[in-house]
Amino acid sequence: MVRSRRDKIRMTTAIAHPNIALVKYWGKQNKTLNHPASPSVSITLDSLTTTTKVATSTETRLVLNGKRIEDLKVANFLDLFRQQFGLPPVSVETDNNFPTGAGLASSASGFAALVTALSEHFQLGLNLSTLSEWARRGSASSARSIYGGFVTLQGPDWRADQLAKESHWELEICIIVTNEGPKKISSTTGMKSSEATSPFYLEWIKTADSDFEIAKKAIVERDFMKLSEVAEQNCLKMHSVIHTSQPAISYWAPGTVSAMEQVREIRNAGTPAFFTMDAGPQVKVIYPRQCRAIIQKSLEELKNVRLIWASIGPGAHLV
Ligand code: 2P0
Repeated sequence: MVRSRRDKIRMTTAIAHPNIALVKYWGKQNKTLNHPASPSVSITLDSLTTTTKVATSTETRLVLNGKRIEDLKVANFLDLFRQQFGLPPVSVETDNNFPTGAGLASSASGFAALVTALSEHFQLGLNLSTLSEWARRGSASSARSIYGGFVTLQGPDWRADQLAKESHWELEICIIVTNEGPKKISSTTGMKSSEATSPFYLEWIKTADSDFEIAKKAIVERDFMKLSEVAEQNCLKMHSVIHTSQPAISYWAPGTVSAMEQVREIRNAGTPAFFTMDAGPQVKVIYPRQCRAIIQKSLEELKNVRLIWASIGPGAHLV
């Protein structure tokens, strides 16, 4: 491939947002291609951003939030991507405006921003579906962050698709940050352990298709009650699988349980809201936009937490 001098000094910047799965992925059926064992559906968030700059370089260089890092997962991914397209080494600078590696899907936004920037930088012209394929190979949940709005990830090709645009349904999200620190067990490691040791893993996979279909229908029909029921139960099922891995794993903190209780109280008092948690201690509360004032008043009663507010946001894009 012939590259111009401009390529060498030019920097390309992309932004991507993390996504939250309402029916989740936990377990892989193909580790080489990073194919999930079950389908998932997510919402992309607007106010949380990963900004990634790539430039052609003499060696692979990774900088995360201003610090030079070594990251095997990203380095291996870059080797694979460069080999596929015959590309030179790249320098990658990434900044997250939210806690990294803390269960807020920074790897989802990270790989989505990275592939978007790489495709543009080297003028590869990859379409969204191909970008989603590459993002998934970096981190499966990342396939979904290529798209905005409500997004599905299912077989047989395991490329994400947009189920509905951001404007389809005015839902909002409050993230209750109970612990800013990075998680001790990565999702990849946790999943592997759950697959091999949790007595509930097969049951989890068996009910995944039905949860996925119910959630999709609830989103299309804007049925908040239905979505609330299936999403909350799906989250608790995933955490039951995680908790019953051997040795046992828990991504929760004491504040996680208090936050879940607060959401149940909000709901018992008549305001529609549900929670979900990922591989980290933060609790994400989803509610219809018109309920924001009540939700805010109630969640602000929680002690020792930080609240991050978001709406449903767009897919990965260039700056
Ligand atoms: C999800 N999570 O569907 C689930 C829910 C966390 C809990 O996908 O091994 O970082 O890189 O594919 O995508 C987090 O796992 O894992 C995740 P890999 P990933 O959002």
